Amino acid sequence: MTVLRIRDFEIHPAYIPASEQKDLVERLRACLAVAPLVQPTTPRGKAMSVRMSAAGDYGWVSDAKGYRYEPRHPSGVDWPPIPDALLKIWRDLVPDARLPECCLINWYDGAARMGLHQDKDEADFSQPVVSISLGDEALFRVGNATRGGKTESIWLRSGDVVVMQGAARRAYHGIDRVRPDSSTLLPNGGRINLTLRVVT
Ligand code: MD6
Ligand code: FE
Repeated sequence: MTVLRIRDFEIHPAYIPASEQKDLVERLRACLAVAPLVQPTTPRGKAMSVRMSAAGDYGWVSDAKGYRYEPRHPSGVDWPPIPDALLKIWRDLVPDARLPECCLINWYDGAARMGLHQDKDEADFSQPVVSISLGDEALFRVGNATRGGKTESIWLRSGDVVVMQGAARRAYHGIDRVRPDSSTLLPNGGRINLTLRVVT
């Protein structure tokens, strides 16, 4: 299989076959029936444009109390287990890593974006983050270990998987925009991004 590299980001185009993407969406629907998507607010009170949920031992939440990992959904229910198909992808791509403790589920509509940020609420940066794209295409921007400097962008398509480890684990990254109606995977359109992480 082809692997693309931008800087230290490892991109596996079309890693997940179309039929498996459909199965995965069904599994995710079952997760979201237990732990529904919520629209998070930043600690400063601004609504984020993505909707979020999670699976695993921890989910990442954001509200007036700040950004953090929590062992339960805001409703009080346990996060559902991480689907086996996702654990398999993790084992295949990062066999030396610890097992993921969180699968963050982010849903982007056509207007959603994610500003440049670092994923830095985890305790151990030696562990990778694996990011899976499903549904509409999205323009992924990658930067540097500190804010500022040159950035590069690449369109991520349904079934693409990005591995962030090494220098990429600390690099700024974000989603500039989603291209509406660029995929038929999700009946109502939009994009799902899954990020598998080791939290502790
Ligand atoms: C992406 N997502 O959507 C990359 N990080 O392709 C992220 O970098 C990300 O969606 C932290 C929280 C949610 C995310
Ligand atoms: Fe991120």
